[in-house]
Amino acid sequence: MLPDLYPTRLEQQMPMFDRKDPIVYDAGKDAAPGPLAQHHLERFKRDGFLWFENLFSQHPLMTDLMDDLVEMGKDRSIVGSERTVTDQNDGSIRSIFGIHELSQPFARLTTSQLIVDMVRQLLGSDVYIHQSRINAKPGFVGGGFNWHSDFETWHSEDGMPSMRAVSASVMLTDNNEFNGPLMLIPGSHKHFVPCQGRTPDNNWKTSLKSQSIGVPDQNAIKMLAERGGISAPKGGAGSLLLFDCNTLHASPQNLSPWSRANAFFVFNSLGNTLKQPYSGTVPRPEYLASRGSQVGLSQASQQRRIAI
Ligand code: 6CS
Ligand code: FE
Repeated sequence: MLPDLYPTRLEQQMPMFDRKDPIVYDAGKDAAPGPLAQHHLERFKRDGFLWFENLFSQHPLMTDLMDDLVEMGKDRSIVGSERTVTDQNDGSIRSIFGIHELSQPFARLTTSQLIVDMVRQLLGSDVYIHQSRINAKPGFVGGGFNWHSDFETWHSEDGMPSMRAVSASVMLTDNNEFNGPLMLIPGSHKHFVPCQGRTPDNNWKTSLKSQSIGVPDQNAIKMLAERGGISAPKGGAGSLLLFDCNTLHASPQNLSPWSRANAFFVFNSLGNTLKQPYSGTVPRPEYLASRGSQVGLSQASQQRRIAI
């Protein structure tokens, strides 16, 4: 087994240390130029995320996405499935995982020419979908998410070796300062913050409702936030956020009357496919961490690519 470059989930608290992987990967001299300009690449290296406000807001697919989300919320086979996480307080839908396998409009987003080309440019390789989900926050009751690094979980519980994955989040509703927008700490992706505490078996059965294991030490969060600040991108439905797998993020509960829903697609490099979970736990279900269909998007879907 490859050495564990990012030991975490130990009994004792370990200090943070510098990232050991590139942030933007070199695709090689023969690689086709991607849609991101040099200033995008520099900003992604600096901040760990890129925000494209209202990029797809006028695209007809946005209506299809929201219509499908409403239909899925009525579909008992989806609402009752284990890939759907409900809120621990009021039972409303908090997340639906593997959304691209349930919905054609969402599947179309995973083969978006623009998004896939952006991500391939950042990761310097072909990519596949590691995970997809909807995170929903109904008005007044939508729950929050503690500070965390997605990579810390995907490394520990899914066996993702290195930091070579990017999440693409398409806002399905307006994200404003009141309805629980995602908050990110610019620059936090440059450090790995080990989390204290062994991973319980089947941790995902509770962590997706409320994460207590894999939450970084508050001193580390405070130090990184004082260094880089906190950014909460705001914009209309159709805005696009690309963020590095290791950028610390969180989101508050939604006390506003306006619901907030975002779709997430996690693109992993074909050079970073999953090994055995580094925390020694049993691999999580396929809809949380894809192990089977690791066929590059640019190979498998070239002909199916859509111009969004
Ligand atoms: O465990 C996971 O894969 C999920 N948990 C969080 C808090 N963010 C990423 C992902 O959806
Ligand atoms: Fe997350």
